[in-house]
Amino acid sequence: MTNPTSATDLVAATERHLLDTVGVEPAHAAAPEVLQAVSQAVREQLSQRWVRTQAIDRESKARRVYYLSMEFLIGRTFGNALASLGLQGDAAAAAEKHAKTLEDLAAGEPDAALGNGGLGRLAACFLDSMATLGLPSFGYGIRYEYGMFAQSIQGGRQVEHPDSWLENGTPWEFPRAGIGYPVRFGGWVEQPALPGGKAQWRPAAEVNAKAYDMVIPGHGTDKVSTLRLWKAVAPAHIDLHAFNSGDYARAAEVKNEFENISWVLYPNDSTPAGRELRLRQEYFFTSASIQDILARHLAEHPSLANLHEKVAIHLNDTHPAIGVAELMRLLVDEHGFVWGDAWKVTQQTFSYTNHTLMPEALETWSVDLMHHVLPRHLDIIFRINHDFLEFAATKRPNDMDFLRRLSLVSEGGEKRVRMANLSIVGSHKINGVSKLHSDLLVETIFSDFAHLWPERFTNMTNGVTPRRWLAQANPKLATLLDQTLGTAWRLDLDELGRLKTEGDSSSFRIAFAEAKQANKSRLAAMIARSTGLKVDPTSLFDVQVKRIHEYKRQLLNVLHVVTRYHAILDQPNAEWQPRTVIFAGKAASSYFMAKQIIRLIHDVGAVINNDRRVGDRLKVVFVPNYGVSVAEVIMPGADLSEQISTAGTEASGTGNMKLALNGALTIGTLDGANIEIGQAVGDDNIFIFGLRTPEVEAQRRAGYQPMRLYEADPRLKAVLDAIGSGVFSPDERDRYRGLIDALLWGGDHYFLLADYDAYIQAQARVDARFRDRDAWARSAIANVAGMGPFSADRTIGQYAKEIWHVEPRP
Ligand code: 26V
Repeated sequence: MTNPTSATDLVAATERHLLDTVGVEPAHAAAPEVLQAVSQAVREQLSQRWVRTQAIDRESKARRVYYLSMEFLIGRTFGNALASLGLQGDAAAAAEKHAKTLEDLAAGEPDAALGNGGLGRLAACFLDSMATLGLPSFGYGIRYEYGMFAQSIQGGRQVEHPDSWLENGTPWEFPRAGIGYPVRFGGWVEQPALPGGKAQWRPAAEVNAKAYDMVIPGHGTDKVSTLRLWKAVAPAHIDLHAFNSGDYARAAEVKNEFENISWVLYPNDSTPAGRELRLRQEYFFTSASIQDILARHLAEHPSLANLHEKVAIHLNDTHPAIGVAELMRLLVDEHGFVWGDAWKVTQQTFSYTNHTLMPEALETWSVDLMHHVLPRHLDIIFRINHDFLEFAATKRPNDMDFLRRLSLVSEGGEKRVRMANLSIVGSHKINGVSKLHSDLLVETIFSDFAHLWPERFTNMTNGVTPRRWLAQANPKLATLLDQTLGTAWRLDLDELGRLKTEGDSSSFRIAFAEAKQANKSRLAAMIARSTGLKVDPTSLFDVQVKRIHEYKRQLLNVLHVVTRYHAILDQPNAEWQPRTVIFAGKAASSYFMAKQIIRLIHDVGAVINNDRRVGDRLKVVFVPNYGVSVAEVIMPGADLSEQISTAGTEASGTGNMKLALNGALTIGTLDGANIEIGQAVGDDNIFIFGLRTPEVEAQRRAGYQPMRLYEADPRLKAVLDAIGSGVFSPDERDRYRGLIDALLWGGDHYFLLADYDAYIQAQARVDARFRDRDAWARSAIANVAGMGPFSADRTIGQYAKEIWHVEPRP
């Protein structure tokens, strides 16, 4: 077996793979072929690590954690695998032999974009930390054939394109031919003839879940974690039937009805897609994962009675919540458990993270649909609900409203199953993703549950992996940190705290500023490539990158841009700090307002960028196709991080952490993790503005009147009038009437007007600080220095200790 351990070995393995695996003459290999061959050589080492790790866990019968998530936003694997295996130098030598650089090769890898945004990227950061901390762990999800859509901009408008990331295959997956499970749907339930008898589910259809593994290497360890993704495959008899009947077209159609389950990621966030296919996806991957977990357990233990002692299953939001009913079904219907014992095991096994407070984003499924797709599970949910409400009634006798709010099934109108309620009842721990968010969960949407079980609710503030978001994305700063602090920060981000005193060293400040400048030039080059716009890399890079959503208030940012535009025209001779305002993000394909915001950014940019009176003092750019790889270029090049959601709406944010880690200063509201970031970096090194959560609530209750603010502030009036009357859309003057009316007449749901003045003032403070380059550098360094707590290693260490009770391998 080849086991490349030196540069010559990796070079040799690459040459061998060019010939044997890729099938090209090595002397004529192009970059994509060299990438393929080096990746194959690296894959061999991952494979060996995987086999060794599994053997250790099997022999020690390790307690394991299973992270169930509909989404994993992995991005590229090549650079990350090289770094974790310590093969960067060797791979560079292998590339060099073909007159290529590692950057040339890496750029050819498509992102694995199996997620929408924050929730999916968090899952990917968590895998990296679980592997690095040496936790016996698996991620489980869906092997979508098509990931997050690719975004292009045509005439200022978002256009969506399918993301066929598997078109040329991927070297990073290991199809597990022997591992598959049947997942059944529909049909009916035969109720037991006698009380205490067994119900029998008679499903109408069955699909196979086939396992594909991605090996997640740890850093500074030879242990790995596994991401097991399921592909839906029609059962063999479908093919056989097609073969015998000769009606191939019809047979293909039937086959597709099975296999479409794993075709495409739902490109939505925050608004539930009440579609049957989505429910099938959720059940498909959850059932396959739990069957796999039980099979692994039974290979090491005589029965499932001790499952909860050996297995922790985590629900990443409610998307896998049907797993609570599925584990009950498997234990009771297939493994002979009595109900009460099964419930104890189930409830001790699961834990659940909530990622959003937005009521419209809480998943519910109509009872009718669930009856049609998962009739046995619906029965089980009714029984869980019955037992639960009986218990709850003992706590507050005669309080019917209390019970109605707690119920797993909402009544009044169409009956619906509330997946968050199912997750809470079925879990021993429930957490939010920042201090504020976890407090708000207990005070608002889950307050009734918190009264019943205060001990179940806890906080796990999010974190990000410093390997991808600093070491890999920002080699310039990483090198400087290595020289200043040594290399230990990669595995212990608290080491960055030692930078605090470096802010006082002028040579360090200069080196730090040089790294930032180089990263801004790299970003400017990327902007030129992707938009054709030339921006000044010495201007202030003001960055807002995230999904486009009304609550995130990209529109408030635009209001500032137009305010500044007006002010420049008004006072052309004032000293204006040149700024480049950079946006990136995707809008859900069906979200009209979000798409309008993208178009407005382009329309405003077209006017301002071409107004000779403005010159270089203000530019507006929209970087298309935001995703992990685009973020890896944007984060290091940012000066200012826009985190301006309405207080109480952004559960945590993780882009805020990535930007601060790369030395950007935050302008933000007291929302999500911004609050904790502010505490970590110090009030002087962050620009906080706007209403706090309770103030927003108070104004809502008192009757918020945005029109008053419009009437009272001539600047604001001028901005809204300009947008609303078509100054930026002269070819269609009413284009943004709806957007403006939603603010003035539609109640301004996210309080843009209420925070406008405070935001403009905060932006003026930003300009003043930036003009003092030394002061800015000190603040930027203080931001990096304060980011220790926002490592995903800290977060995962906390989950492992306080929720999962899993320990690192010795
Ligand atoms: C909902 C739905 C509804 C059905 C269609 C597909 C889909 C996909 C995702 C979601 C929920 C999205 C929730 C989410 O991404 N929350 C974000 O989670 C981050 C990690 O905890 C956090 O930093 C962000 O603040 C939060 O918005």
